[in-house]
Formats: sequence, structure tokens, C-alpha cells
Amino acid sequence: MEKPRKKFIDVVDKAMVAANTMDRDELLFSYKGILYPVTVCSPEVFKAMESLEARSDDVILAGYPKSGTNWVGQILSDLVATFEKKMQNEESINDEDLEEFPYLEVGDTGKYERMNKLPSRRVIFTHLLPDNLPRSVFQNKAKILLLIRNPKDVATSFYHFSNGMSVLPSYETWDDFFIAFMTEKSTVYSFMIILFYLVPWGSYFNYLSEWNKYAEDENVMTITYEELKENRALGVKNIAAFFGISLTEEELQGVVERSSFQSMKENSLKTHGALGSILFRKGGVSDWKSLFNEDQNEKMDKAFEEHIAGTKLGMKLKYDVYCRA
Ligand code: PPS
Repeated sequence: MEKPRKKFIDVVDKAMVAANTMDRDELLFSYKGILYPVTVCSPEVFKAMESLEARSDDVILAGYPKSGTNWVGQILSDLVATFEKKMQNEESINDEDLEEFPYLEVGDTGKYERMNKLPSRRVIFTHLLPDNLPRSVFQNKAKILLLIRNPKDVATSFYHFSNGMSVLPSYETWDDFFIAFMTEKSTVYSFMIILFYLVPWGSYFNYLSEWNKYAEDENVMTITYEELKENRALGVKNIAAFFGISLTEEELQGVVERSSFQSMKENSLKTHGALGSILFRKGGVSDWKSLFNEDQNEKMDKAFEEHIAGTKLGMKLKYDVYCRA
């Protein structure tokens, strides 16, 4: 993913320009009870997505927004590209015309028919709930890397991103954003209020609860942002093994080096265009300490306890290590 991604940058730039001329209450739409940005998603595209024919050798990355998707996406794309290059399958990696926006739910209605013709291996990112993925993903046993990050850092990252990225509604204060992040489903039916009180792509807690149902599947591997921060080399090795990507130690080390925060940030104008300076913000653990007050810590601790503490994913998050004040 070090090469310039023209189509990716075009899609994002166009969405940002379109959003700049819109009012805050026009930025999101609701589909099956979840909000999405109108400038990058649409109900027609969601319906067309069902025609995607998933493959058992697809490399799927699932993660709630702000969990490190672009980071792990870089690792996956680099692992696949390095392997393909070694096998001299140049066709599958070098043709710019074959490039599709990496997020499954972002594109046009013709995207999935084009994807059906792409050579293997396809690398696909998504923030969607498992039930909203095309049925063929589970039927055809595509492998899924599920990326999770502690809820306090996710909320912190999401808040800054919402205020920097024009396609998402911004928030006057962190307190306002915190209310939206913590609200699972609004019982208030005024459209304006729903927009104010819910974040796009749905509730973090609901996301983890739904994906937890798949956490034991043999085709699903879970990784945390925090474990990757602690030992990127081990994480890269485990990810490669899960997808059956066989590389030498030296090749794996190259993938590790190219996925450092510093290297991705430096390269971001080429890979992400204007979005780069918004997306690659801090890239660390515990920045939540700069925003959460005592009451918000208590509310988050309670919600975590109620919804996911006892689940497999909840335990993987090591909440006591990364989230206790
Ligand atoms: S998005 O827009 O929802 O797809 O965002 P996503 O990529 O999931 O998450 C963005 C956060 O990931 C951080 N990031 C990284 N952290 C560590 N190392 C690397 N290489 C890396 N690349 C991106 C990015 O900085 C965002 O986190 P915050 O806390 O805001 O810095």
C-alpha cells in the first residue's frame, strides 16, 4: 500500500468536498436502524452488496470505526502484495484499474460485480455488523480478521475524527460526543435528535456483542489494537499464519517496518491524500485520559461491565489494564 492510491484519494476528496456544502443534519442516513454518511454510503449500494461472491481466500478485516483499520489494513495489503510479488502474480497487484475502495460498504452499485471479477486475493475492510455483510462471506468461509480496540481510546479517536472529517457530523464539545457514543438506540423519534445522539456505524457495544457470536469460529481471528502496539512483529507473524501467507523472516520484517505509525504518517499524503493528516493522529494507547472525566469513566466502566466484560471479546480487551482510571 505504499504506492499512491488514486481511486481511494478521489473518493475521499469528492466526499469531503460534497460534505462541505451540506448542513449537519443532512450528513447521515439510516439503514436497518444504523446511521451512515450519505457522501460515501447509500441504501442502493447496501442492496447491491448482496451480489458479492465471497471466496475462501478473501482477506477480510472487520473492525469498529477508529479501531486501527487503516493500520491493520496496511499490514494485510502489504502481506498479500509481498506474497503475490514473490509468486510473480503481478496481475493481481499492479493494475491500478483494478483498484477498488477498500471498505466494502463504500462505492457504487457496480462495485460488487467488478469485485467478482478481480483475481484473488482480495483484501476487504469493513465496519459493518456481521448480519449486514453479504451472506456469502459466511457461507463460503471467507477468513475474517476481527480487530478490536479499547472503548475509551475508540471514543477519543472517533471524537477527534468527527471534528476533523467533514463527512461526519461534528460536535461542539467532547461531552456531547460522549453522549452520542454511549447511546445504543434512541427512543426519541425526532430525526434531528436521533442524529445528535447516535454515532455512524452504530453502537460500539452492540458491535462487540454481535461480533462476539463469531469469536469462536475457526475462520475468525481476533486481534487487539493494544497487543499489536505491544508487539507488532508477533502480530504480523500471527496474522500471516492465520491467512496462510508464507513469507521469510526478512519479508515479514519489511511488513512490520512499513506499518509503523511514523512510516504510515509520513507516507500518508501519498496513500490517503488530505485525509491522512486527520486520520494519523496520535496512534497510541491511553489518550482517553486527556478527555474522560470521573463521571464519564464510571459510565463507560458500567456499560463495559453490563455488555461485554464477560464475553470472549471483552476479556481479550484487557479492560483493567487499558481502561481503568
Ligand atoms: S477509520 O477511519 O474508522 O477507518 O479509522 P481507523 O483506521 O480504524 O483508526 C484510526 C486510528 O488508528 C490509528 N493508527 C495507528 N495506530 C498505530 N500504528 C499505526 N501504524 C496506525 N495507523 C493508524 C490512528 O492514528 C487512529 O487513532 P488515534 O488514536 O486517533 O490516533
